[in-house]
Amino acid sequence: MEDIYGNHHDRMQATLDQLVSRVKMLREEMSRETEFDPIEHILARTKSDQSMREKLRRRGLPETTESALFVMHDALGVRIVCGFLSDVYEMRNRIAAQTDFTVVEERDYIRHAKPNGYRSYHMILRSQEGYYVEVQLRTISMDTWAALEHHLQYKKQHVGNQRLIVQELKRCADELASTDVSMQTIRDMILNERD
Ligand code: 0O2
Repeated sequence: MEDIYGNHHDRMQATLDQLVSRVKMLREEMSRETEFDPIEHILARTKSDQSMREKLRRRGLPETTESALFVMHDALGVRIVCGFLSDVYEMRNRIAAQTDFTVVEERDYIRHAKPNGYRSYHMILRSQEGYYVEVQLRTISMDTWAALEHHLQYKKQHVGNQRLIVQELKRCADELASTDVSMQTIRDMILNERD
C-alpha cells in the first residue's frame, strides 16, 4: 500500500521546521522582554500513516492523500508546552500576528474544557503552500494530565468502574487547573514586585 502522504513528506517536514523556527523566534522575543523563558518544550510530529488511515476510516472519508492533507487538518502537529497560563495566551497572540501562517480555526479548551477535563488551546494554521498544522498550546500541568490520561488507554477497555475513572480523572484535571491559576498568581506577584 502506498504511503498516505504520497510524495509530500519533504514539503511537510519543511512546513514543520518553518513553524518551529518561527515559534523559537517568538520564544526568544518573549524571553528578552520578560526575562522568563515562556516555553518548557516544543514537539513537532507528522501523524503516522496508520493513525491517519484509522482516523479517515472513523470519519467515513476515503483513504487518499487529498483527504489526509486537505480535509483533515492534523496531519502535521506542533505542541507547545508553556510554564504559565499567561505564556499560553501571549504565545497564541504572537503566533496569530505573524504572517507565514494563517489561522483558520481556533478552539479554546482552556476556558471551555472538554467534559473529561482535557485542557489546551488549539489552533489550525495554514502555510502559504497550503499545508495545515494543528498547534496545541498548553501548560506543563495540562500536558502532564493529557499524557497520563492518554497513557491509561481506559477508553479502549471495557472496565466496570469506567464512570469512577472518568470522574477521578476530571477531578485531577480540575485540581491541576486550579494549581495553574495559583502559580500564575505567584508569578504575577513576583513580576509586580520587580516593577
Ligand atoms: P494525536 O496522537 O495527539 O494526534 P478528534 O481528533 O477526532 O478527537 P478533532 O475535532 O479533530 O477531534 O480534534 P480535537 O478534539 O479538537 O483535538 C484533537 C487532538 O487533541 C487529539 O489528537 C489529542 O492530541 C488532543 N486531545 C483532544 N482531546 C483529548 C483528550 O481527551 N485527551 C487527550 N489526552 N488528548 C486529547 P488525536 O488525533 O486524538 O491524537
